[in-house]
Amino acid sequence: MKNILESRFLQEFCLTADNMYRLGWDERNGGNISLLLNDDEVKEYLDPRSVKRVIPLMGVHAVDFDITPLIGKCFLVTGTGKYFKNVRREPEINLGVVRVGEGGKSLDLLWGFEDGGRPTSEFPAHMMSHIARLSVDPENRVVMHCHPTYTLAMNFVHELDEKSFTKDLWRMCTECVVVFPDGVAVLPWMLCGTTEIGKATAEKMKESRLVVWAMHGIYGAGRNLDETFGLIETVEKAAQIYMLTFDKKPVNTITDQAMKQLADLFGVKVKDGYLD
Ligand code: 2HA
Ligand code: ZN
Repeated sequence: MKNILESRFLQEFCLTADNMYRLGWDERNGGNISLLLNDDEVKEYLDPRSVKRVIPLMGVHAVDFDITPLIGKCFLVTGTGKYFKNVRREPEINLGVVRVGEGGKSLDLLWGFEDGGRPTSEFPAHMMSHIARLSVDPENRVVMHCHPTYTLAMNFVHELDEKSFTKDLWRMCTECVVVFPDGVAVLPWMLCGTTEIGKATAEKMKESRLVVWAMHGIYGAGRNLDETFGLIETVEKAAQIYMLTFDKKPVNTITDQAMKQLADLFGVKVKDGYLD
């Protein structure tokens, strides 16, 4: 059995958490990431029969969502109450590999959470989003949540209508419309850690890989860590430019016509009804 600490997926995960921390997106215990692992990847590093602990899945009820598509699947996930700052230094405490147990009521811990920890309290919301993304993109593997500074700042000064929010982000850098042509969905302020916000996020995720939680942060989803990180990074860059310019009487903009040309050039499908 190979050493999981040397696996590409764990190293990438630690680097990603480190970068997110350094960019100021994950203060204290803010943020969480889950990465769907493929079975062959797991078997190289972990014995699937060696369950360290069984963790009850609290707050997951069949009436809220059908977890069946994820039964038997393994995730590398950040721990509840853990700090992104510490992930790279002590991955075996701050991260865990969990498999969704038979019946979908518990998780089998295969590795990590060595101090008795458990996955992020947002894990049910992550699972709902994984199911939603997998239904539209079977290659989706990552769900990521964080609190990027300028994206949050923009929530306080911009209306929370998702079309105008998306378009103002698209207008901030030429490549935005190409990076997230599916736009940024926006949820109003809602209580985090609840089934309601999990369901609402997952519903939005069917159409858009990015969902802003107003005055809280953002959820992103993608096929790998780089793609997902890059989506949030691009939104955050655009939000920064917005915050630097919106109250300074800007005199130039990127037109809808220009964005259409970009979409054509890069062959991306822009969200219906967003460009005139
Ligand atoms: O995990 O960011 O929204 C801490 C959070 C919850
Ligand atoms: Zn949060």
